Amino acid sequence: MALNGFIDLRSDTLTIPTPAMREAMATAEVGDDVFGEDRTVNALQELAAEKLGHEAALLVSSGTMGNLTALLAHCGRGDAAIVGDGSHVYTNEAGGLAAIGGILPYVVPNQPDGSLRLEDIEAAIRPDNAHFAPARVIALENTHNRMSGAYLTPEYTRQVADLAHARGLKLHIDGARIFNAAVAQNVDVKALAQCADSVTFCLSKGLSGPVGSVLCGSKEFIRIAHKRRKALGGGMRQAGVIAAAGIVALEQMVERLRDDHANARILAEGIACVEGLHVNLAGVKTNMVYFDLDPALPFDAADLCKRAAAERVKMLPTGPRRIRAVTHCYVSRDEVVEAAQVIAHVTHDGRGRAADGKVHAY
Ligand code: TLP
Repeated sequence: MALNGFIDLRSDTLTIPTPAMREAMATAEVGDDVFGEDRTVNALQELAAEKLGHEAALLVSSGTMGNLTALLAHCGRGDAAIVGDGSHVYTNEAGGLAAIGGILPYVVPNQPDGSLRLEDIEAAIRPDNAHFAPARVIALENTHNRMSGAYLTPEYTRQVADLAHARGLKLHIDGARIFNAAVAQNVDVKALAQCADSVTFCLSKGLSGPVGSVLCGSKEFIRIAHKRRKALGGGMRQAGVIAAAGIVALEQMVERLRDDHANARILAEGIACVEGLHVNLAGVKTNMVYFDLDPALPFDAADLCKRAAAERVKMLPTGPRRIRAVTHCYVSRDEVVEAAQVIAHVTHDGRGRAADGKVHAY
């Protein structure tokens, strides 16, 4: 199960195509997608639209391109988008919305459950006045990466959609991991996606596809998004090769996400037992575990990750004293148990002795 010999928990983006995907890719029927003639791309787009309860869909190269394409389709230059302060689109997409779209982010605090408070959204919608950039879209993220993979519920999503529509705005969902959100709540993904005006989801995260995301919306929205994607250089020609893997991802890899969630819990419970490491167990809802190093530990997150990597376990430092571990289909139950043991070992080793060999009390 290991990836290149490692228990690699840095991200679910590290997953590689499954044997079934490679087989589908090798035999995929392809054509020029810029001419709309790649049957495998068309089949993936139809399947994705149908699953999410939208009229149409568009294959894009990445989650980042999906979000940017959507925002460019919803907004013109000088318009605003309401985004969470911890959202991927605001914090981790190289400022594309501003740099490429000329879109002003109106930033609202993300709550620990990944939501934006309705009153905060309301307050961010400025009155129609020559001074203000008009907000055109609200962007939610489900699951929420920085908020420990927390999921948004169908009820909450509907409330935001209703608020957006009552105020003449659109709702976009960065659903990079929306299938994790659906599986974790035992709901049809439509219940989380259908009420939005646009939704992206990633094939290349927990679903294990090699490349690609899909943007869903109405036929008219996708017609405009298609032009924006072209402007971004996203016309991918014989993209059926990757779409073929995407179809396998949607057909075979969704239900098993439950295993990743169960493994994340086992990992979190193991980490919670390690003195000096703090994890909010109640916050572990899907496939992500974030944990913090006690200030008294005489090393930081990057050091701890280095020590763990030397013992075959890779994790991502996401702050000076914060670490993220993500489960996926290339990490088994036994391997998360092993990972928790390694984390305990490298933490305890450092507790008495720092890398310089000196004894530190904490
Ligand atoms: N997230 C990556 C990193 O960029 C942090 C990861 O390892 O988790 N939306 C969300 C919520 C995401 O987590 C990501 C990727 C994206 C969008 C962007 O997707 P890609 O990487 O395909 O552009």
